[in-house]
Amino acid sequence: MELNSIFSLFANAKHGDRRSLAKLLTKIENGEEIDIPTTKAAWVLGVTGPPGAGKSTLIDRLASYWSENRQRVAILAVDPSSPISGGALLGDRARMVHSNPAQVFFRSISARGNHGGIPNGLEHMIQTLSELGWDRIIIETVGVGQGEFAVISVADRILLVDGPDRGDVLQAEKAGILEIADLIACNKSDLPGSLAAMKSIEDGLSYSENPPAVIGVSSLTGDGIENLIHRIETMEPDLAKSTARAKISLECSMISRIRKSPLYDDVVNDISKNKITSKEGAERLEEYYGRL
Ligand SMILES: Nc1nc2c(ncn2[C@@H]2O[C@H](COP(=O)(O)OP(=O)(O)OP(=O)(O)O)[C@@H](O)[C@H]2O)c(=O)[nH]1
Ligand SMILES: [Mg+2]
Repeated sequence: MELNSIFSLFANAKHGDRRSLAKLLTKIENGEEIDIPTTKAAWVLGVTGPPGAGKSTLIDRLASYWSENRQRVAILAVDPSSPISGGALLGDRARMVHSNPAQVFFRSISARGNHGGIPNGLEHMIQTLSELGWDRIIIETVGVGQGEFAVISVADRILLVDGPDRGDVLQAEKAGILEIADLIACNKSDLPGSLAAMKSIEDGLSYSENPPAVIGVSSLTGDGIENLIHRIETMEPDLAKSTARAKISLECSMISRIRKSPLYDDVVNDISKNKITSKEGAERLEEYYGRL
């Protein structure tokens, strides 16, 4: 049997071999279809928020709590700018100080070249990790724009992290993140100004129809973390939010598919030269996909 066959990688990964797991995920990321059983629904938490809000520090706290409670935690950090994947973002590794490494797996994934959609194979990776016995899968992504949405819309629980020195929640509102976020962690509650930040976030949510709960935490001191975990674990599925997430992931997948089309550049060119209307351009692409 070939050593690196999908079958043997899967079997070894199931027995805890991290190198096999990493190789398996690389194959998936490179577009290989692997036929894995689907016996259970993955448990996935998406964590997003502006740069430096404390997402990685907070994730370390969550991972540490779950790993102490005999849960195995896989963290997928989606880096929108890095062309390198498979390795680890040094900073993020360095922040994993509380978690028990035996129970935690970390992997960074490049979002480059995915044409604004969901990174290659992300959903497949999640399912594989779940089948291999990773009980908690956390996706970290930076930012509060449309692109980050596409990434975390594959999660069924979404946590937005903000803090006193940031206050980007209004930008998140504009981008529509609040519609899909289940919870907002207002991090760095140990810093002065944190109460004012909570208030400004809550004020920003006052017009929202289905506002997420805002919870003050300090990932540095651990304050409020158990409360946050309790909220994450007891979260009721919210149909409106899961519908909003499904729409985003579908639309992003469509956009990415369109951009990958071999006709894309020609159609854009023809529209820009007024040779065809954008409606005709869309029809041309549709026709192309209809023939596939
Ligand atoms: N005072 C204080 N500092 C914190 C807290 N949480 C994180 N930090 C600090 O904030 C900085 C950024 O933390 P990260 O966890 O790297 O933030 P991030 O959101 O993952 O950052 P990116 O991945 O670069 O977007 C670090 O210096 C942390 O030590 C907190 O609760 N209180
Ligand atoms: Mg980070």
